[in-house]
Amino acid sequence: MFRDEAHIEVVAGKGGDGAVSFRTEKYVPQGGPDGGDGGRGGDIIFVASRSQTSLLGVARSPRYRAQDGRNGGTRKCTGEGGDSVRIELPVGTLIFDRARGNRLADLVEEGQELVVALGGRAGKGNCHFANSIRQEPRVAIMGKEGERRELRLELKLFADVGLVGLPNAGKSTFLSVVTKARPKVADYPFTTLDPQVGIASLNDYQTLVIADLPGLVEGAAAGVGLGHRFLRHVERCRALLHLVDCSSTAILSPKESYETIRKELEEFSPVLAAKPQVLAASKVEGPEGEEGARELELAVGQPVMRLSSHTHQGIAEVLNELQGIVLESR
Ligand SMILES: Nc1nc2c(ncn2[C@@H]2O[C@H](COP(=O)(O)OP(=O)(O)OP(=O)(O)O)[C@@H](O)[C@H]2O)c(=O)[nH]1
Ligand SMILES: [Mg+2]
Repeated sequence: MFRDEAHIEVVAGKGGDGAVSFRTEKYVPQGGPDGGDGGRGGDIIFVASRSQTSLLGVARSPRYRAQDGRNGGTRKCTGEGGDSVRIELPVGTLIFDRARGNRLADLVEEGQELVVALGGRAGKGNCHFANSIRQEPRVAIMGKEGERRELRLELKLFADVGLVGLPNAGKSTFLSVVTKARPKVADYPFTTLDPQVGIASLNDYQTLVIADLPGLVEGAAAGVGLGHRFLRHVERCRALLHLVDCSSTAILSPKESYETIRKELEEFSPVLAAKPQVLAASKVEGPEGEEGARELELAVGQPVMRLSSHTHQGIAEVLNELQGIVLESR
């Protein structure tokens, strides 16, 4: 299951009240005020994490409350602060205020944190209010309520590379070969219904975050198939890998297949169409595949890369090419 939208309510903790109390000691009949301050209420904090890939979790439990601060005590004891609640969200989550409709933040980087609801300020104990006139103050300040917010979360995947192509082009198979992700693969169109993200390790310290998306069909930009809902995820990828099935079992000819996808990308948004992309002939194994790849080259008027996720031929070259583009755009 995948969710790219969720409505949630967050309530930060209330600040603890300040205490009213007076020192009581033997032989000191009139002890001064010693009521301590309360503790601050806990915050609600969003944390962007690559380990989260969907808003399903928060959509299922949409209410969060942080702990209240404790009240102040006698002998100037300060109440303990309330525990904050940290909520992990996928990188690429946009946060909107539901009431005002404005965007509050965009979680774009791993580890990025945002305090979305601030814990209430702590109240002050009566120990602060003594003066020469008022030596026995019976006043203390109450803690403030924590912030409460109704939010709308929207996920737009923030991957380095978005996989595009017709249904059955071999996108999920490619993802499963280059990353640890295990998307469903099958020989029928629309196997992938939900975007999936995988991380390809290129060498010791470099990685590429790759998003596998449902196949696009003619009319996707206008809402046909599953495409439209998912094209917005491609919008924020740095580069596209466009796979064209060049085997003899392909649904369309390489030329038609290529043109269909280009048209949909252009119709959806010029920004998308202008993204740097790598075009690769997929399922190129025997002479048939090679023939298909040549047909594709002829259609686009330039050389195209070839790959097979079954024999792994051409995979490293394609990843290299993608890495070059992504590094340039960072
Ligand atoms: N011969 C060959 N078959 C492949 C290759 N890659 C994928 N396939 C097959 O092509 C079919 C479709 O593969 P998927 O990876 O599910 O294709 P997809 O593009 O993710 O399809 P959708 O999710 O429906 O858009 C499966 O039967 C795969 O086994 C390849 O490199 N060579
Ligand atoms: Mg798939």
